[in-house]
Amino acid sequence: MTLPPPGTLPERARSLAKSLGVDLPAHEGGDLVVRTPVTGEAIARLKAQSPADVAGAVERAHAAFLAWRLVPAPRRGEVVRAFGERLRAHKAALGEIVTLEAGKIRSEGLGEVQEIIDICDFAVGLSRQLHGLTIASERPGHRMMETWHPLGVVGVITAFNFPAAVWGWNAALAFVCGDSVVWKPSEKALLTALCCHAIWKTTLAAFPDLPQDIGELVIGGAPAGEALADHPRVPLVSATGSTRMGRLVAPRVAARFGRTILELGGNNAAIVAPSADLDLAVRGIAFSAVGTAGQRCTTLRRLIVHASLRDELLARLKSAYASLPIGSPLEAGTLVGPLIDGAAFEAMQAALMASRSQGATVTGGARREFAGFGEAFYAEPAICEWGEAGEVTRHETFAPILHVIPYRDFDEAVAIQNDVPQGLASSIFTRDLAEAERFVSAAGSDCGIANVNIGPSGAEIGGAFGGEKETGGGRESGSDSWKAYMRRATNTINYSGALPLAQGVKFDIG
Ligand code: UN1
Repeated sequence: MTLPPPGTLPERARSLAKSLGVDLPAHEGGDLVVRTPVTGEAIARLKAQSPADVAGAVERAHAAFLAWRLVPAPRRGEVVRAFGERLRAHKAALGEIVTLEAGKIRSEGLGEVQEIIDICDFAVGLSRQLHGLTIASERPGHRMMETWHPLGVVGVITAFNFPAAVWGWNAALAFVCGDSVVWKPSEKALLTALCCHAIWKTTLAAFPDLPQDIGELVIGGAPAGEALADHPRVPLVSATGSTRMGRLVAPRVAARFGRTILELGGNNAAIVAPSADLDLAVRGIAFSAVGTAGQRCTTLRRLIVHASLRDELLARLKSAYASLPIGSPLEAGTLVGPLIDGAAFEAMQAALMASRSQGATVTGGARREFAGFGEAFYAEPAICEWGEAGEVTRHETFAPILHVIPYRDFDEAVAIQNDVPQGLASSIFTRDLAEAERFVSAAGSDCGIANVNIGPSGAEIGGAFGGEKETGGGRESGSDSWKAYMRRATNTINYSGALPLAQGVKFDIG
């Protein structure tokens, strides 16, 4: 497999961005380097915005919010529907940008755009369903109800690995909820952010009577993120990324009693039980462990396999791994694209070295080099075979490393699964109904996502997405996640003409 000749991809990325409405030269002249991991080449060098610029964006978004919150929710939904339509029209171009900037294979680049289209559809429906409860009052002639109101400016901080979809989850819900959004994308995925933002702005421009600053983009590193976390006009910060990032952001927001939705590190496992359909399990494991080159929050990192199956499953996995097409994600047939950068490759090598020194047998993990492209980092997915899980398996390494750990009885498998600091996604492959039910029960997986007969990755937008423990506890996307983007008011309405007090309290002023 070869890579496209030097110069081709930067030119392609620039022309795609232009076709999507991005004025790249207006952002250039700084030191934030936009790269494609496909060849490692630089595409552009963008200017970072200052904390004062971030404050300006928040103020604009706040002013827009004051008008936007009064627009009827179904009308807000119309804008989100138009956005979804525009994304459908530009799906191929935006999907290719994701491929070029995040290194995802084509179907995953397109899938990422589809994920925003899906959440737009979901949010449009939601725009007519932001309903609260009516509650029986203990007082005669009184009624109690709950009203959900728009919250304000939502700060959205996203990671490189889902450079469009995670913003989409947050933005589509926030917009129908009547909030405005200030988005700080990863410095490693600025081009995708500029393209999404341009598509959003063009959509909104077709509604000239509506406030135009409800979706703002700020480009910058940690200082920009900190400015967003600290700003008193940002009642909610939704942050996706490493646990390290969450530890920096969360206390800052909490210090001013702001709210957070945190979606941080995962260390996701699959249990393979004796009754599992092994053909299905091998396919599910391969997608979850090596898809997106191991760079999903939901990537399968630990395989907890019944000792009786271990040798057979390992043999089948190794043979599947041996024939994995690794290379340019632009080529049809490729399944494993590049790591995001050299630092990711080094982190992978360090984790493999630690695995060896802690007693694992390691297969794979070598670099695949392409002559003339020293800055492109492709790696063979690795398998680490353990007798008993070593310390390194407790950490998330954002690379295709699968730790294989044997178990003997079901309780032990669940205990291994839960014995890590993170709690995002988990799964079990079994045809034993009782085992499946125990896995999803209160005494089973402690994760935010617990699946049966599919891997831990690749969730649909309809469910609430997020996890427990060091994953941060936030929920985004489907189900009733929208409630986090609104404020709840409890209203007691007295139509009795008298003033009875609750709990039988007497307070007669004569
Ligand atoms: C992430 O990696 O931050 O469930 C999000 C999945 C995707 C979303 C991943 N739908 O794998």
